[in-house]
Amino acid sequence: MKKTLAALALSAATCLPAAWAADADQVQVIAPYARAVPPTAPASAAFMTLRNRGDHATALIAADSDVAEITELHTHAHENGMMMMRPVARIPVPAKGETQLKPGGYHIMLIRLKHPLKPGDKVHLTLRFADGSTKAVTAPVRPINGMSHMHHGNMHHAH
Ligand SMILES: [Cu+2]
Repeated sequence: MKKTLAALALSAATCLPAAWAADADQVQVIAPYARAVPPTAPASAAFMTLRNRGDHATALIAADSDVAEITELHTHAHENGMMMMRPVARIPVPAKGETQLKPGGYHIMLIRLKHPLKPGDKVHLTLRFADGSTKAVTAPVRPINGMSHMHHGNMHHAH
């Protein structure tokens, strides 16, 4: 019993310097996935829910992936009556709250794919948060039908 207590005290002591928790440790990544695309597609996107368990707000400020030459943070916004994608510098995640990255909203854009993304593939992402801490995420590739419909609609409107 005494030994157990001593061990507990020791592990608590070694944890002390981490009393200030990194954003990457406070943010839980829920159900990440990447969109399957045909071999001719130059780009795809990854989605997930970012849940912040901490009591200070943070933001996703950058992402990297092993499947694309360029990885950007994007959102969708109405511009001149059209739904357009545009890059954002950060995707905010409120304290004790969550932000959804989903088709039609915030997403991680995977540009200039090195190979096609087929269902069953895995995309390895590195997320960087406001304090500079990083988190590695593995996102399985899934087909998404709704998003391609929306993009078709965009194209018709754009021409
Ligand atoms: Cu995009």
